[in-house]
Amino acid sequence: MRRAIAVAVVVLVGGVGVAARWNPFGRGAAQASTETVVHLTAKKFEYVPNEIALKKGVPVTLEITSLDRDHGFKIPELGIRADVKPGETTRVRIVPDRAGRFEFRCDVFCGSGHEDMSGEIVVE
Ligand SMILES: [Cu+2]
Repeated sequence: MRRAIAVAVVVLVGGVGVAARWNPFGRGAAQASTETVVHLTAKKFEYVPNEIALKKGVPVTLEITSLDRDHGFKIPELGIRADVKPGETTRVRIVPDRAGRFEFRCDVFCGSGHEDMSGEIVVE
């Protein structure tokens, strides 16, 4: 029984994922979803915006695009990491489970200012 429930959850989550990606009406339909989307751009050597305010318990999807080259996106304290490549949109879903300030940073070496390429997620 427990296994059946686990499978059902996987199917449900997978189904939602497919539905979110399958979008015959373009951008507008995607934004009709109730979940908040925060757009983030990465370029040498900054993220814009470099501070993102979130509310505890409210899920958001970050849509990250690179304006120049390969970058990374890592939030060590939340166990999140992703690649950010030019011409692609990287989606990172966050459900903040505690208040605080969480640093995110680039973890793909991108040049002389790479060490300073960071920002903060502020959860209230
Ligand atoms: Cu970098």
